[in-house]
Amino acid sequence: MSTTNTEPSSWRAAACTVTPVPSVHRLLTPAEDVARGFQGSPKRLPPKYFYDDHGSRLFDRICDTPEYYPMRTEARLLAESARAVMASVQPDCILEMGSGTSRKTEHLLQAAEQANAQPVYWPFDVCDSIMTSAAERLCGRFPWLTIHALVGDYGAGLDHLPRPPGRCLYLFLGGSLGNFEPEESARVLSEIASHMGPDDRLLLGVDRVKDRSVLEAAYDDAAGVTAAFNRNVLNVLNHEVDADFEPEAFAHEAFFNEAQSRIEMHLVSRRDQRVQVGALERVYDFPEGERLHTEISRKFTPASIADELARAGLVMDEHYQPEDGAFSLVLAAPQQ
Ligand code: AVJ
Repeated sequence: MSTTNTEPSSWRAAACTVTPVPSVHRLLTPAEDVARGFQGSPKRLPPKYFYDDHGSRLFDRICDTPEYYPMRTEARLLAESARAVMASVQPDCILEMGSGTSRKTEHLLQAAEQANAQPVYWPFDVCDSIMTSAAERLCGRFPWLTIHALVGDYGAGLDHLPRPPGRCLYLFLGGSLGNFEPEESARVLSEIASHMGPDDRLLLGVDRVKDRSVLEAAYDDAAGVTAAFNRNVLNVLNHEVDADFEPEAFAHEAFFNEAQSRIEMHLVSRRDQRVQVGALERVYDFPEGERLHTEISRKFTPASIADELARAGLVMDEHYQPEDGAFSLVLAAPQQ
């Protein structure tokens, strides 16, 4: 007779450790980000300010709109290719950059389970509360799973990121690489590459260039969820830097910039207005029509993906894509 292993889930939660990862570079404070971003023309903001609690919920709702295809396309692609990825890499551990709720990761863990493998999961994210509740859910679904949660910001350098033992599958999903300018994404990818051993692999998810109308609709859904997500960044600023933005006094705009192959989101001032930023003890004028550039989301081709990888010292091993080429999952290896 076999012994049953049915420890209560509260015990299983102890199989999850949480480790802070110190930043290498000092991150700018919100006031510094605003002072710097508002100096330029157009005024700009780093995209991380979208994701307060409300913004993260709005992003989840964006993923439920019929227009926003990237999330569900990537999830479907991952479900379809998980077995192949796990068979090809056979990882001892899975280290995920920006793991969030780890929803898509379940496909890989399920494929591991079906192959009788038990990789250790190392989620890495800025938000420890979302990571901890994701860990509880995962431990419930996969009783064999050990989780080493890492709390930190992958944008702040990876020098202090622990190196998990054995062969490691790095995950960088969700198309978030596209939110970085080419110089920044090259830096982030290079840092991941230099963290990797020769047998390690990176699974990268990026969105693809396609029909302008499809791209633009994805960032300007009919129900206005993306518009609310974009304007919410002004509520975040009101809170973070003691500003007095009126979100409704700005219009949401999203368009495909073909020359730079990226969606741009802007907030456009609807009238002449002046905004106070308490933390900087200064005011900023937003004449009617003036823009605040809030996000870029780069769209790739197979050639530009290969290029992006090459600049970081990585080569494409496998390429998983749907028939219409709407999204790419690439498995990349360090250049030998
Ligand atoms: C989560 C960063 C991949 O760029 O498509 C969705 C964020 N912005 N709608 C993206 C987003 C507007 C999203 N990423």
